[in-house]
Order: sequence, then C-alpha cells, then structure tokens
Amino acid sequence: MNSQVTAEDQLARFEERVARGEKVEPGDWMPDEYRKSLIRMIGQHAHSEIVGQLPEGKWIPYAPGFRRKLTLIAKVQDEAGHGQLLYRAAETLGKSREEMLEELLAGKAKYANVFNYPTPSWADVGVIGWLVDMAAVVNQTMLQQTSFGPYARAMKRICYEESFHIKQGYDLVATLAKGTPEQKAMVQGAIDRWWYPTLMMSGPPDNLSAHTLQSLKWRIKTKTNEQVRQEYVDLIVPQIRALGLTIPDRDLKYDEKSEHWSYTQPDWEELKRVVNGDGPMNKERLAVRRKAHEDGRWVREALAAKRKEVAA
Ligand code: FAQ
Repeated sequence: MNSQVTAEDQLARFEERVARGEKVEPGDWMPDEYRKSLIRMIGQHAHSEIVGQLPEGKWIPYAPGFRRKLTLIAKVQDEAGHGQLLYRAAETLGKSREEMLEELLAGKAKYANVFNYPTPSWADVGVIGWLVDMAAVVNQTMLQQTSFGPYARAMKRICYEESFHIKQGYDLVATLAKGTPEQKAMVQGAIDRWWYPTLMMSGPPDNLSAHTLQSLKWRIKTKTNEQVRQEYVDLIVPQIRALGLTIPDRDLKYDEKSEHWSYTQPDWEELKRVVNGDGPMNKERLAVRRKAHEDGRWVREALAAKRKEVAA
C-alpha cells in the first residue's frame, strides 16, 4: 500500500517538475513510459540522420564543381555526427547503441519517411537541403524545449548545423531556378516530388497520432504534429513562390483570417506504408547500411581488442 503511494507521489512530483519547465536528467527518477517513449523517439531520430546521409550522399561523386562537392561532403558528414550525438543521448536512458543499430539493420526500427524516396536528379540535393532540413529544423526547434535534458541540448547543436544546411539547399535551388529552362524544369520536378513527403515528416494528423497526447503532457513534445507542419508550410510556401517555382497543390491558399496557408493533406496511408518498410527505397537503403556495417566490422573488432588489451 505504502509503496503504491510512493510511486504515485513520485509520478506527481515528476509531472510537477516537468510542468514547471525543469529538465529531466538521466539519473533522475522517471516513469518507465517516459523512458521508453524517449528511447523510441531519439533512436528513430538517430537512425534518420544515419540513413538520411544516403539519398544526398549518392550525388557526392557527381557534384558539379569543387565548391558544391565540398559543401555536400560537409553536410553529409554533419548528419553522421548528428546520428552519433543522438545515439549517445538515447544511451543515457539505458539502451545501447549496438542494440539500436541491430534493430535498424534488422528492419525493425523506424526512421524518417523522406529517406525512403529516390534522388534521381542533382536538384534533389538542393530540395532535400532546403525543404527536408527546413521541416526538420521547425520540428527540432520545438524539441529544444523538450523536458529531457540531453535531447534538448543535442537539439541546440543540431539545429545550428541544420540551419546552415538550409542555406546551402536554398542556394542550390535558387541557382537552378534562375538557370536555363532545363535547370528550372529539373528543380521544379524535384519540388513536385518532395512536397508531400516533406509534409509527412511532422507525423500523422493529431487524431491519428498515437503518442502526441502523452508526449505533450510530459513535455517530450511541446507542439502537436499539425502545429509543426503548419509552421513549416507557412515558412516555406512564400519562399518557394518567391523563386518563381510552384507547389503541386491547387487548393493551397492563404487564409487572411487565420493568417495561415491552408493546404491539401498528404496521403496518410502512404506514410504508414513507407515508414513500415514498403516505400520506394526502403530495401535499398537498408542494404547499403548493412554493407557499410559489415565493411566497418574490422574497425569495431580492432577497437574492442585494443580496449581489452588496455584493460588487462
Ligand atoms: N517518419 O504518434 P506519432 C532530419 C511514426 S531528421 C517515420 O505522431 P510521435 C535531418 C512514429 O515514430 C528527421 N515515422 O509519433 C536530416 C510512430 O511510430 P512508433 C527525423 C514516423 O513520436 C535532414 C508512429 O508513426 N526527425 O531529417 C513519421 O509523437 C537531411 C505514430 O506517430 C525526428 O525523428 C515520419 N515522418 O511523432 C538528415 C525528430 N511520423 O514509434 C539527413 C524526432 C510518424 O509508434 C538529411 N521525432 N512516424 O512505431 C519526432 O519529432 C516525432 O517522433 C515525430 C512523430 C514527429 C516524427
């Protein structure tokens, strides 16, 4: 009886702390569901950064010119660094990086839907850097306020770098939009293909979102998926139009009263399919990750042997 009261007290104290805006640190008491939800979310986020290197990374050998190539290499390396940082943050909650990677390679873990689409043209690099990173930054700016300290701190560093990625993406898109008719058509094609997948990045609508209510209560998230998506739409629509490019949504319009752009919802069944392994590129993405993991096995084994030698 007493121990039950204690558990309730602990939960009440935890919820009061979180409601006051205090950060929860790894050694603090936290409900099991809070821990699980954060491991789930941070792990998926880390996987997204790691798999997210592949669609743009494919273009490194073909980048037109030295400066574009250097910038793209740096961006892709940044994403790898974000993955490392996030796996570390998730590890503080008690799940090892090895376990998380095993789940990813076994096809049991989710990662952002957008990375399961192909990148057939150079313009995709610009559109990913601009639109995908913009949608990511809007969400991650919200996550800087998350109640879990290590995640909030990781978000500050990551947002700083992703904001620079947006600039390189914009610069590439703007260059193509002002270029030859072929270049303009190429970049318009990329916007047409990426519009709906980037809308899906913020997650399903609130009435279909399994985790939002509990996450808001514990301040894991501080905005709903729809609030985040609306912020992204309001930011990006005027910028795309200012470049003379169009958005593949005939019903897109600015609502003077709400001061927001209203837009056509993406196909939420498509999101479900893609995040559950049945998108256009899921199999290829995982095959490349598995090969990279195998290729790196000798490094992990050498490090483990050295660690054993030092400890002996
Ligand atoms: N993709 O109940 P909710 C980046 C899953 S970083 C895949 O609404 P929640 C940088 C969701 O996990 C991009 N899965 O879930 C970069 C859940 O599955 P579960 C990644 C999705 O957690 C740029 C189920 O559906 N960012 O791009 C998606 O409250 C360029 C039900 O959904 C993050 O991960 C989706 N779009 O809200 C890198 C940020 N949407 O676990 C390289 C952290 C939903 O029940 C190149 N995560 N799901 O099996 C979040 O903010 C949240 O987890 C959401 C989903 C907003 C993704």
